[in-house]
Amino acid sequence: MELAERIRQVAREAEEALMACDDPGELEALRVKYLGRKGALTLLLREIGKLPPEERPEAGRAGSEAKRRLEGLLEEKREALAKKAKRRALDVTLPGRRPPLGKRHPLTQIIDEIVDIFRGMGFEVVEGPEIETEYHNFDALNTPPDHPARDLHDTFYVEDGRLLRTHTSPVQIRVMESRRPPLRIISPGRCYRNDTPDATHSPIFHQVEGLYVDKDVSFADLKGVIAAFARQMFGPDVKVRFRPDFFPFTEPSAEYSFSCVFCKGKGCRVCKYTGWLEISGAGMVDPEVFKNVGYDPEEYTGFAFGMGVERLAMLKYGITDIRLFLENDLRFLEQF
Ligand code: 2NM
Repeated sequence: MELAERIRQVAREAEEALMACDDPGELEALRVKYLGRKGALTLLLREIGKLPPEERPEAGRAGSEAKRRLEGLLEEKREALAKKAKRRALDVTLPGRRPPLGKRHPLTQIIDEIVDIFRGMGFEVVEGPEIETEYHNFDALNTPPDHPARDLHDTFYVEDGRLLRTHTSPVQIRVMESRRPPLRIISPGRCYRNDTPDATHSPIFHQVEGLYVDKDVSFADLKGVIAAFARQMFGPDVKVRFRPDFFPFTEPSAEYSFSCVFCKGKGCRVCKYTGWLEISGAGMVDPEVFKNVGYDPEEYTGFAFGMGVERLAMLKYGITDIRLFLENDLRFLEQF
């Protein structure tokens, strides 16, 4: 057979294979098979030079025609396959990937809940510095100079005689210093005590303290506010108990408990079979505290209370180790 005819035949064969091909890898294999350095067409084109001069023009035309055609086809096919692959990669029927959704820290959730309840009773939220003066944290609160709470073992001192507040009461001192009664405020925030961490102690913890000052505020008002809070936080059946206690800044003082939310007061391991859970302390603001902020104790009375946020969160969610709140373990945090 003439070389020109053999070229056309190989070209037809290559064209057919190209048309049937639908895979980029296979397409490249075909290119190598026909147009590569040792490809079938390449080898035939090399023969052209060896022909007698009169036969070269026809074979030459057939060769360049075949090469141009195949190269064009290859390029077209390459583009078509790439487009098809793109279409396959974008499956518009696939469900979307859900982005991970963050949440408020469980303590923040509890603080927001507590704050909402007291807002509903007309309390206003105030905040203050975490680095305090010894005066605002202790002296103004009638805490004697030799009181053990001031000890290095209980309080973190920083430079210039300042300290990390051990409760949020200094916020209330600051508000009383700058405003006149009536006053109905709560102060949520971080507090610090030099405690060795264990299941129930953390050197960093949170408090919400409340203060109500006006003419004729009574201990009965205090009991009513705490009971209303307890019912909104733990349900309508929770009972509240007050027992005598002592704090330098209140007189009289009390510790208050809620009936156990786990056994409904029947007695269980959590409440140590007493039926009661101690929450925190409260009392009538000591006249000495009022004198320190320039209020006349003959004109005004007031009640104050403390509230441990971690303790309330642990009771609400049945958490048995306070250290979990600060570890930022997602296995813990994702449960809230
Ligand atoms: C408590 C218990 C009793 C308290 C007192 C004051 C202030 F500043 F008004 F005197 N704020 N908070 C108080 C009273 C805090 O926590 C256990």
